[in-house]
Amino acid sequence: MRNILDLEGRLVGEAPIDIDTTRRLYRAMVEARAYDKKGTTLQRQGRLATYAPLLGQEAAQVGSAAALDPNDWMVATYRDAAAMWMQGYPWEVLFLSRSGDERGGRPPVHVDVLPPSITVGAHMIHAVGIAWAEKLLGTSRIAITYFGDGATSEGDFHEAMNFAGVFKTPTVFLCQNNGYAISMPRERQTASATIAQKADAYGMAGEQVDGNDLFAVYAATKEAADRARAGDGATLIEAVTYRIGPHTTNDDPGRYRDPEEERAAHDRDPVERVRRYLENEGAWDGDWEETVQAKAATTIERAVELAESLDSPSPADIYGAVYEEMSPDLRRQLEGIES
Ligand SMILES: Cc1ncc(C[n+]2csc(CCOP(=O)(O)OP(=O)(O)O)c2C)c(N)n1
Repeated sequence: MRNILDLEGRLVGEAPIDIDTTRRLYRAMVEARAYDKKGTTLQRQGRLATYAPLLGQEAAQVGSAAALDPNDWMVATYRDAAAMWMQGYPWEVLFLSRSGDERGGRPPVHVDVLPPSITVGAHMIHAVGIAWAEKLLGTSRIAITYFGDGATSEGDFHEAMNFAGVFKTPTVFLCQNNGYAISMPRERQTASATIAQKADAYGMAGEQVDGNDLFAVYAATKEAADRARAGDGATLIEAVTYRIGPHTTNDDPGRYRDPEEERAAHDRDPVERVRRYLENEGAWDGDWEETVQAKAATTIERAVELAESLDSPSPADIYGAVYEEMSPDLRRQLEGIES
């Protein structure tokens, strides 16, 4: 398993990015954590539908997204807000998507990030199709797709991996193995020793990395993206991380997880690891931390205000969001509601 930063924030390999970039990505992880905390709070207050926390997965998401070009495609899930935000999907639109508002599926037009997929696994096929299209068009754009360990048991995973392998599509498969698919532990999900090794069977590169190590995730994703752009095909990255929170705000992991396991996960906190690295390098102090935390809190509060300041969607907005042109059946339903 690739590892560059140890638990104490000491380098055990070569840092792939400089200190300024590391400080920027540290801020991004702090902001993602502020968003995540707010998501759970808003759900508890009845202001969001369900919320799927990403707590503990900040390095896997921020580190991988940071290795992309700004116009690369991203196709991700309900738990990947930090990665999507890194690629341009605004926090307020992410909040809207979690409140069941169709406008949460519409980022600004220049952002080539698909709306978060709730259907486990199906979106990987979209990422492969998009990447194939870019290859046929002769561009250098690639597509990254994020999914969990549970999604690798879906038939869609096989179809996406197989097609990507045969057609050498410029796709990066970023599996966040966070230990669980709701209550199903990784060991019950697949008899493979690792998820990364499944890449072998599809004739593509595969690698397991410490998903709580910002540097390892960044380096592996950068190599995979370069490989895809060079025409050398897809890569499967297994980022080994841990879902510190519940599956969603509707879940109680106390019913299926050992509290000791949860406690141990905090020692592997991905954000704290980078903070220690920066401190070791003389690039962190308490004053800066206060500024970073305050800025993150203000940004997230502003995003909530923006999301909640919109007028409620009309029935026409909801029905109109499904297809480019409304089907006769949907039109009839809408007319029924409006009459
Ligand atoms: C096709 C499909 N089957 C079942 C579900 C219900 N479901 C939602 S999340 C989830 C677990 C997914 O686990 P994993 O892929 O490991 O991702 P994680 O939630 O851990 O990020 C399931 C079974 C679904 N949304 N879609």
